[in-house]
Amino acid sequence: MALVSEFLKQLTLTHTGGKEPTFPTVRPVGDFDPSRDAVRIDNAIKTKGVDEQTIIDILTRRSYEQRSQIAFEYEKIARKDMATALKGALSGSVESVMLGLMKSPAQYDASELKGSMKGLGTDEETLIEIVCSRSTQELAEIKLAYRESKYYYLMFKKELEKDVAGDTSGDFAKLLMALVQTKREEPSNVVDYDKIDHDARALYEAGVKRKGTDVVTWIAIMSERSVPHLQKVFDRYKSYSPYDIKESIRKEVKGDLEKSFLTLVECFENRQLYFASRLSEAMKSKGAKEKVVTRIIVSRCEVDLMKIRSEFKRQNGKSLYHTISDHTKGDYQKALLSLVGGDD
Ligand SMILES: [Ca+2]
Repeated sequence: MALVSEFLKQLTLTHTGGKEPTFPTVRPVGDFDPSRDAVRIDNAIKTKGVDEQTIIDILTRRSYEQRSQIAFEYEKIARKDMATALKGALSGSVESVMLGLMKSPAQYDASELKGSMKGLGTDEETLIEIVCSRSTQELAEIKLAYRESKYYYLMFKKELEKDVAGDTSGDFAKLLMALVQTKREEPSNVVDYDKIDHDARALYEAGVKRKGTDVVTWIAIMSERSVPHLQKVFDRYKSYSPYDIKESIRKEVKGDLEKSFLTLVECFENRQLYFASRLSEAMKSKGAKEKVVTRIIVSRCEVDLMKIRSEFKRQNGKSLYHTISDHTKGDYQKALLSLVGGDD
């Protein structure tokens, strides 16, 4: 009986989505010995001039779980925190990559969000990228990490909602707040055609059909409906509106609100293609917007970077590996390429 109920539970999980399948480029290494790795890292840090290559080779080819075990062993040997030691030994962009890898994906996103709202001014671009592209489950984990985040010398015990509300305003704030509240419905295996039609018409009547825009209605639908449902809504939407949903967003709203709605729709359609576009945008001119490249590679390498790689190649005709080689250099480049995992 126990087996049967376990089987049914599994079946339900599969059907209602459960956890999304992953397409990582970084996987746990076999034949793993955390104390051997810890000794090698300790030696690399102590080497005159620092042996960056060894640090990169180890940390970019272990899973987060394994890196945590190495850090635990390291602390026993070196009697200090490994992230702090890495911070002292490394510098620049390669330091950001390595310190990012020492955090869990949720902790990393939480610290990036924290950084985007720190001090005067707000980095809306980062805020939009993270809040509008993460799944409900990822957002829920980020909220927990945000509350509990404690690293190095600083410790913040703050609520993500409070900080977002304090750093943004107007309809943009309303949208981000709605997303952070993670009220999105789970995907259902029953397709509700009436609801699809109702939502499609509601989006049209709240936007293109009327003078001005009823943003509250747009926010409710985009933040509360499941992704598969919304994909069908946007398809149905075309039978009401002369413009598709993206064109409608561009016509109806502006600025950060426009960018947020567009990011949401792009991620509902194809999240990995969205990240591929962000990467190619960040490496368009000479050099690279390193913060964006680092964030996407570090945050997605154990989630869906393999799929982002194929979308990137399909979109640009040139591989992500090749593009990173052309736009970065030194240890930073070595670290990124190792996380990307190979050429396509
Ligand atoms: Ca309108």
